[in-house]
Amino acid sequence: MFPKSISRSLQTVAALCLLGSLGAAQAAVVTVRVSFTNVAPFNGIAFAPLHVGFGQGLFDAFNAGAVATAPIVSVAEGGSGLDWQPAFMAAEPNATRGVVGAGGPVLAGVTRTLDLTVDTALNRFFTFGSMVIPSNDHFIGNDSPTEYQVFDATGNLLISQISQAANEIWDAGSEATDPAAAAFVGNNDLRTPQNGVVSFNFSELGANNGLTTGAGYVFTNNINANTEVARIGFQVLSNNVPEPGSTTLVVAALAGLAYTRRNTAKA
Ligand SMILES: [Ca+2]
Ligand SMILES: [Ca+2]
Repeated sequence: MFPKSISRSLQTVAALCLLGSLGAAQAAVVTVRVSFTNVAPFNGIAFAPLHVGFGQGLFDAFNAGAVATAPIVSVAEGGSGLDWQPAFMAAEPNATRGVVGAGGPVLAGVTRTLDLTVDTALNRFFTFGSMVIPSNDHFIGNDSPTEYQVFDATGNLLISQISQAANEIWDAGSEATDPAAAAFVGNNDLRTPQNGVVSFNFSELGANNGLTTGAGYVFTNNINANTEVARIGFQVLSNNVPEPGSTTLVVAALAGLAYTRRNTAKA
Protein backbone atom coordinates (compact mmCIF):
# COMPACT_ATOMS: atom_id res chain seq x y z
CA MET A 1 0.00 0.00 0.00
CA PHE A 2 1.06 3.61 -0.64
CA PRO A 3 1.58 5.90 2.35
CA LYS A 4 -1.49 8.13 2.97
CA SER A 5 0.07 11.31 1.48
CA ILE A 6 1.00 9.59 -1.80
CA SER A 7 -2.34 7.90 -1.98
CA ARG A 8 -3.99 11.32 -1.60
CA SER A 9 -1.78 12.75 -4.40
CA LEU A 10 -2.68 9.89 -6.71
CA GLN A 11 -6.35 10.48 -5.95
CA THR A 12 -5.84 14.14 -6.93
CA VAL A 13 -4.14 13.09 -10.17
CA ALA A 14 -7.00 10.71 -10.94
CA ALA A 15 -9.54 13.45 -10.22
CA LEU A 16 -7.70 15.89 -12.51
CA CYS A 17 -7.50 13.29 -15.28
CA LEU A 18 -11.26 12.84 -14.98
CA LEU A 19 -11.78 16.63 -15.06
CA GLY A 20 -9.55 16.84 -18.14
CA SER A 21 -11.53 14.25 -20.02
CA LEU A 22 -14.81 15.86 -18.93
CA GLY A 23 -13.51 19.25 -20.16
CA ALA A 24 -12.87 17.82 -23.62
CA ALA A 25 -16.45 16.60 -23.81
CA GLN A 26 -17.94 19.89 -22.61
CA ALA A 27 -18.71 23.01 -24.59
CA ALA A 28 -15.79 24.42 -26.55
CA VAL A 29 -16.19 28.17 -26.62
CA VAL A 30 -14.07 29.80 -29.28
CA THR A 31 -13.43 33.42 -30.10
CA VAL A 32 -13.21 33.62 -33.87
CA ARG A 33 -12.33 36.61 -36.05
CA VAL A 34 -14.46 36.63 -39.20
CA SER A 35 -12.96 38.72 -41.99
CA PHE A 36 -14.73 39.87 -45.15
CA THR A 37 -12.62 41.08 -48.08
CA ASN A 38 -13.79 42.51 -51.38
CA VAL A 39 -11.29 41.12 -53.90
CA ALA A 40 -13.21 42.23 -56.99
CA PRO A 41 -11.46 44.56 -59.48
CA PHE A 42 -11.32 48.25 -58.51
CA ASN A 43 -14.23 50.43 -59.67
CA GLY A 44 -16.34 47.28 -59.90
CA ILE A 45 -18.75 45.67 -57.49
CA ALA A 46 -18.90 46.46 -53.80
CA PHE A 47 -20.77 44.69 -51.03
CA ALA A 48 -23.23 45.72 -48.37
CA PRO A 49 -22.24 44.66 -44.81
CA LEU A 50 -22.03 40.87 -44.50
CA HIS A 51 -24.68 39.21 -42.35
CA VAL A 52 -23.25 36.14 -40.65
CA GLY A 53 -24.21 33.45 -38.19
CA PHE A 54 -22.83 30.28 -36.64
CA GLY A 55 -25.56 27.76 -36.02
CA GLN A 56 -26.60 24.13 -36.13
CA GLY A 57 -27.38 24.26 -39.85
CA LEU A 58 -31.13 24.76 -39.39
CA PHE A 59 -31.59 28.28 -40.81
CA ASP A 60 -32.04 27.95 -44.57
CA ALA A 61 -32.23 31.50 -45.96
CA PHE A 62 -33.23 30.65 -49.55
CA ASN A 63 -33.47 27.94 -52.19
CA ALA A 64 -32.21 28.15 -55.76
CA GLY A 65 -35.16 27.89 -58.16
CA ALA A 66 -37.68 29.01 -55.54
CA VAL A 67 -39.26 32.40 -54.85
CA ALA A 68 -37.12 34.42 -52.43
CA THR A 69 -38.76 34.99 -49.04
CA ALA A 70 -38.54 38.11 -46.87
CA PRO A 71 -35.32 37.18 -44.99
CA ILE A 72 -33.13 36.93 -48.11
CA VAL A 73 -35.01 39.74 -49.90
CA SER A 74 -34.01 42.02 -47.01
CA VAL A 75 -30.37 41.16 -47.76
CA ALA A 76 -30.66 41.27 -51.56
CA GLU A 77 -32.70 44.47 -51.88
CA GLY A 78 -30.95 47.25 -50.02
CA GLY A 79 -28.69 45.01 -47.94
CA SER A 80 -30.19 45.78 -44.52
CA GLY A 81 -30.87 42.15 -43.54
CA LEU A 82 -33.63 43.46 -41.28
CA ASP A 83 -35.66 40.27 -41.80
CA TRP A 84 -32.68 37.90 -42.18
CA GLN A 85 -31.36 38.41 -38.63
CA PRO A 86 -34.72 37.84 -36.81
CA ALA A 87 -35.49 34.83 -39.05
CA PHE A 88 -32.13 33.30 -38.12
CA MET A 89 -32.85 33.96 -34.42
CA ALA A 90 -36.31 32.39 -34.71
CA ALA A 91 -34.93 29.27 -36.41
CA GLU A 92 -31.93 29.00 -34.06
CA PRO A 93 -32.30 30.90 -30.77
CA ASN A 94 -28.85 29.73 -29.59
CA ALA A 95 -26.94 30.72 -32.73
CA THR A 96 -24.24 33.39 -32.72
CA ARG A 97 -24.97 36.11 -35.26
CA GLY A 98 -23.50 39.42 -36.32
CA VAL A 99 -22.72 41.87 -39.11
CA VAL A 100 -19.24 42.21 -40.58
CA GLY A 101 -18.53 45.74 -41.81
CA ALA A 102 -21.66 47.32 -40.37
CA GLY A 103 -21.97 50.96 -41.32
CA GLY A 104 -20.98 51.16 -44.95
CA PRO A 105 -20.23 49.49 -48.25
CA VAL A 106 -17.21 47.19 -48.49
CA LEU A 107 -15.33 48.54 -51.51
CA ALA A 108 -12.74 46.72 -53.62
CA GLY A 109 -9.55 46.04 -51.68
CA VAL A 110 -11.20 46.59 -48.30
CA THR A 111 -11.32 44.05 -45.43
CA ARG A 112 -13.70 44.30 -42.49
CA THR A 113 -13.60 42.03 -39.43
CA LEU A 114 -15.86 40.97 -36.58
CA ASP A 115 -14.93 38.90 -33.51
CA LEU A 116 -17.58 36.44 -32.36
CA THR A 117 -17.81 33.99 -29.46
CA VAL A 118 -19.03 30.62 -30.68
CA ASP A 119 -20.00 27.50 -28.73
CA THR A 120 -18.62 24.98 -31.21
CA ALA A 121 -20.17 21.99 -29.44
CA LEU A 122 -23.46 23.49 -30.63
CA ASN A 123 -22.89 25.94 -33.50
CA ARG A 124 -20.47 24.54 -36.09
CA PHE A 125 -22.06 25.70 -39.32
CA PHE A 126 -21.58 29.12 -40.92
CA THR A 127 -24.23 30.99 -42.92
CA PHE A 128 -23.75 34.33 -44.65
CA GLY A 129 -25.44 36.85 -46.93
CA SER A 130 -24.48 40.20 -48.46
CA MET A 131 -25.95 42.37 -51.19
CA VAL A 132 -23.82 42.98 -54.26
CA ILE A 133 -23.88 46.67 -55.20
CA PRO A 134 -24.73 48.28 -57.50
CA SER A 135 -27.64 45.97 -58.25
CA ASN A 136 -31.36 45.62 -57.79
CA ASP A 137 -31.40 42.31 -55.92
CA HIS A 138 -28.08 40.50 -56.32
CA PHE A 139 -26.33 38.90 -53.40
CA ILE A 140 -23.85 36.31 -52.21
CA GLY A 141 -24.86 33.64 -49.73
CA ASN A 142 -24.99 29.90 -49.08
CA ASP A 143 -28.05 27.98 -50.29
CA SER A 144 -27.44 24.99 -48.00
CA PRO A 145 -27.17 25.80 -44.28
CA THR A 146 -24.83 22.83 -43.82
CA GLU A 147 -22.51 23.71 -46.73
CA TYR A 148 -19.84 25.22 -44.49
CA GLN A 149 -18.95 23.34 -41.29
CA VAL A 150 -16.29 25.67 -39.92
CA PHE A 151 -15.60 23.90 -36.59
CA ASP A 152 -15.51 20.45 -35.08
CA ALA A 153 -16.99 19.86 -31.62
CA THR A 154 -13.79 20.80 -29.80
CA GLY A 155 -13.26 24.07 -31.61
CA ASN A 156 -10.77 23.03 -34.26
CA LEU A 157 -11.03 25.09 -37.43
CA LEU A 158 -12.06 22.94 -40.42
CA ILE A 159 -12.36 25.79 -42.95
CA SER A 160 -10.10 28.85 -42.85
CA GLN A 161 -11.50 30.62 -45.92
CA ILE A 162 -14.57 30.73 -48.14
CA SER A 163 -13.99 32.14 -51.60
CA GLN A 164 -16.75 33.45 -53.86
CA ALA A 165 -16.45 33.83 -57.62
CA ALA A 166 -18.62 35.98 -59.89
CA ASN A 167 -20.56 32.93 -61.06
CA GLU A 168 -21.65 32.36 -57.44
CA ILE A 169 -23.53 35.69 -57.31
CA TRP A 170 -27.29 35.21 -57.01
CA ASP A 171 -30.20 37.19 -58.42
CA ALA A 172 -32.97 36.99 -55.82
CA GLY A 173 -35.58 37.16 -58.59
CA SER A 174 -37.57 39.64 -56.53
CA GLU A 175 -36.72 42.95 -58.24
CA ALA A 176 -36.48 43.62 -61.96
CA THR A 177 -33.14 44.80 -63.30
CA ASP A 178 -33.32 48.58 -63.74
CA PRO A 179 -30.26 50.78 -63.18
CA ALA A 180 -32.52 53.73 -62.38
CA ALA A 181 -33.79 51.77 -59.35
CA ALA A 182 -30.57 49.97 -58.41
CA ALA A 183 -29.01 50.45 -54.98
CA PHE A 184 -25.75 52.50 -54.99
CA VAL A 185 -26.48 54.12 -58.39
CA GLY A 186 -30.24 54.71 -58.56
CA ASN A 187 -33.37 55.40 -56.56
CA ASN A 188 -34.74 52.45 -54.55
CA ASP A 189 -38.21 53.99 -54.60
CA LEU A 190 -38.45 53.19 -58.31
CA ARG A 191 -38.00 49.43 -57.96
CA THR A 192 -40.45 47.07 -59.62
CA PRO A 193 -41.21 43.40 -58.89
CA GLN A 194 -39.53 40.70 -60.96
CA ASN A 195 -41.77 37.80 -59.85
CA GLY A 196 -38.92 35.38 -60.54
CA VAL A 197 -36.93 32.85 -58.57
CA VAL A 198 -33.44 32.74 -57.05
CA SER A 199 -30.81 31.93 -59.67
CA PHE A 200 -27.15 32.56 -60.42
CA ASN A 201 -26.60 35.77 -62.37
CA PHE A 202 -23.68 38.17 -62.48
CA SER A 203 -23.90 39.41 -66.08
CA GLU A 204 -26.91 41.66 -65.38
CA LEU A 205 -24.66 43.76 -63.14
CA GLY A 206 -23.21 45.17 -66.38
CA ALA A 207 -26.44 47.13 -66.85
CA ASN A 208 -24.99 49.60 -64.33
CA ASN A 209 -21.81 50.28 -66.33
CA GLY A 210 -20.94 53.97 -66.61
CA LEU A 211 -23.10 55.06 -63.66
CA THR A 212 -21.60 56.96 -60.74
CA THR A 213 -21.85 55.02 -57.47
CA GLY A 214 -22.64 56.31 -54.01
CA ALA A 215 -18.92 56.06 -53.27
CA GLY A 216 -18.11 58.42 -56.14
CA TYR A 217 -16.48 56.09 -58.66
CA VAL A 218 -17.85 55.25 -62.10
CA PHE A 219 -18.94 51.62 -62.13
CA THR A 220 -17.42 49.07 -64.52
CA ASN A 221 -18.51 45.44 -64.24
CA ASN A 222 -15.13 44.08 -65.27
CA ILE A 223 -15.60 40.50 -64.06
CA ASN A 224 -16.03 37.19 -65.81
CA ALA A 225 -17.51 33.95 -64.48
CA ASN A 226 -14.37 32.83 -62.65
CA THR A 227 -13.28 36.19 -61.24
CA GLU A 228 -12.90 35.87 -57.48
CA VAL A 229 -14.96 38.63 -55.88
CA ALA A 230 -15.05 37.95 -52.12
CA ARG A 231 -13.22 36.10 -49.37
CA ILE A 232 -14.54 35.24 -45.93
CA GLY A 233 -11.80 34.21 -43.52
CA PHE A 234 -11.83 32.57 -40.08
CA GLN A 235 -9.10 32.96 -37.45
CA VAL A 236 -9.38 31.43 -33.98
CA LEU A 237 -8.24 33.99 -31.40
CA SER A 238 -8.86 31.79 -28.35
CA ASN A 239 -10.23 28.35 -27.52
CA ASN A 240 -11.12 27.55 -23.91
CA VAL A 241 -10.86 23.76 -24.29
CA PRO A 242 -7.83 22.43 -22.38
CA GLU A 243 -5.26 21.14 -24.84
CA PRO A 244 -4.49 17.43 -24.36
CA GLY A 245 -0.84 18.48 -24.03
CA SER A 246 -1.47 20.86 -21.14
CA THR A 247 -3.55 18.25 -19.26
CA THR A 248 -0.65 15.82 -19.65
CA LEU A 249 1.74 18.44 -18.26
CA VAL A 250 -0.44 19.01 -15.18
CA VAL A 251 -0.65 15.26 -14.58
CA ALA A 252 3.13 14.91 -15.02
CA ALA A 253 3.74 17.78 -12.59
CA LEU A 254 1.46 16.20 -9.96
CA ALA A 255 3.04 12.79 -10.49
CA GLY A 256 6.39 14.49 -9.89
CA LEU A 257 5.00 16.05 -6.71
CA ALA A 258 3.86 12.62 -5.53
CA TYR A 259 7.35 11.20 -6.24
CA THR A 260 8.98 14.06 -4.28
CA ARG A 261 6.66 13.48 -1.30
CA ARG A 262 7.39 9.78 -1.33
CA ASN A 263 11.14 10.40 -1.21
CA THR A 264 10.70 13.09 1.45
CA ALA A 265 8.70 10.60 3.50
CA LYS A 266 11.50 8.04 3.10
CA ALA A 267 14.24 10.50 4.15
CA1 LIG B 1 -31.53 26.39 -49.31
CA1 LIG C 1 -33.45 40.64 -60.16
